[in-house]
Amino acid sequence: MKKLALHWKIIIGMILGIIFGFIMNSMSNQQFVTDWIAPFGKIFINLLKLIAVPLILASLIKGISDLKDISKIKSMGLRTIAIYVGTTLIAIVIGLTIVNVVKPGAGMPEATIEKIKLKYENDAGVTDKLEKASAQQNAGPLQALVDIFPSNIFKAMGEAKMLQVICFALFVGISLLLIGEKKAKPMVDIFDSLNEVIMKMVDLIMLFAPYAVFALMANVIIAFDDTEILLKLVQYALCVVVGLVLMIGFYLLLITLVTKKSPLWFLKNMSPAQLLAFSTSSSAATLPVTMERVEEHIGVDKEVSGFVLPVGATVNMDGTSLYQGIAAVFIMQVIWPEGLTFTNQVVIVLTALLASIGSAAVPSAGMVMLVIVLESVGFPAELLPIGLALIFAVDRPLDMCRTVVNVTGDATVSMIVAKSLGKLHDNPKAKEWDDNYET
Ligand code: DAS
Repeated sequence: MKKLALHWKIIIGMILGIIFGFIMNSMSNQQFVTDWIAPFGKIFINLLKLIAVPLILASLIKGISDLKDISKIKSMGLRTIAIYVGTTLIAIVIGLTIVNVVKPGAGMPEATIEKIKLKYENDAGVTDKLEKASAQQNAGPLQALVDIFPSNIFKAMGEAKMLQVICFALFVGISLLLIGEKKAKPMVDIFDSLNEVIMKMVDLIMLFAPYAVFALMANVIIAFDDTEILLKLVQYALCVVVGLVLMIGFYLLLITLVTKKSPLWFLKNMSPAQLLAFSTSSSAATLPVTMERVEEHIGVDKEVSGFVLPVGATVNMDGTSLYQGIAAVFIMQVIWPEGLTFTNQVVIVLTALLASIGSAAVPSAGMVMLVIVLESVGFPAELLPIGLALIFAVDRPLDMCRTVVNVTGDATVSMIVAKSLGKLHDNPKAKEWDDNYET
């Protein structure tokens, strides 16, 4: 076990966790997992989230101050946002194409709809998402812009408001650039060593990844209690999964064409971050590992990864936008087919793009923003609870899958931006990094 590479240890932890979860289910002993196993998964996610915010601060401030030239920020920022928007639009179009060709929602038996409605319409998981969505809806049209600017950085950090932390870090980084290297050096050195310290903390946290993933997967499995409904939603779930796989294929094509790197080499080096994204369903929790893999193994310079990845984890969610396109049309196929006009589907493309930018990088955030997408095409409010109930039963495993695509998309864009700026290095440090993990 000691000599196994990290990603194999995580995969073994996942498989054992899934098996253990099914065994506990068969013994109707889910409570044991909830009380004695699941907490170790929560501790692991807490530790990753604990370092995510200081890591964003340190890497962004260090990355910006290393740029030495303000104009580079503009060019890196514009490239990053442009590629993010482009990949997200492609993801949505892939999703809409699949769901319109396969039509997983057409002809669902009334009895099934009734069964799902009875079971999930008033489930806390559904009503909670409706409440969160309406809170977002009641805000003004520019509220999202206002929310980017913090009034108190400590509050923003405490509440893990990623965009506000990024805004503050950009502000500090640019100001450090403007006061000149000599005056900025003491502060830059502090953030430089803070960055190194946090990267070492990632190494230490990752030593527990295989065990934590065991707990996370066992906890996911015990939540599956209605296989009959799950089977009725398989066609819809497969549409999402096929779309997500196609999106991964698109990233690998981009990497091959733009960076001339081997796609398999990319997947092997990113697999620990992808496996954690799958296990945690949280881009934010995975961010520290995504950054370490991209910098230490893929060879993206900190100047690029320190900006592109934190921004990506917050605003670039290609997997989520692809899922929102499919889920919105699936729900309409089942309970509001008259709304399926071409115009509405174009509106879905635009609002799914905005919704994925507005989605938080936390579990099930995509489902909250799905309400915004549905409301944008005039979906009847009284049908929303049934609509969410229809997809609720399979949302967790699909969330795990779309989070993998979100993280992979961020890593891909960071490589492309680095390549375009001449900041994609052949990376000698990977060996040293693996040795660290073996200790
Ligand atoms: N779980 C979200 C993430 O962290 C994605 C989603 O909910 O769609 O990326």
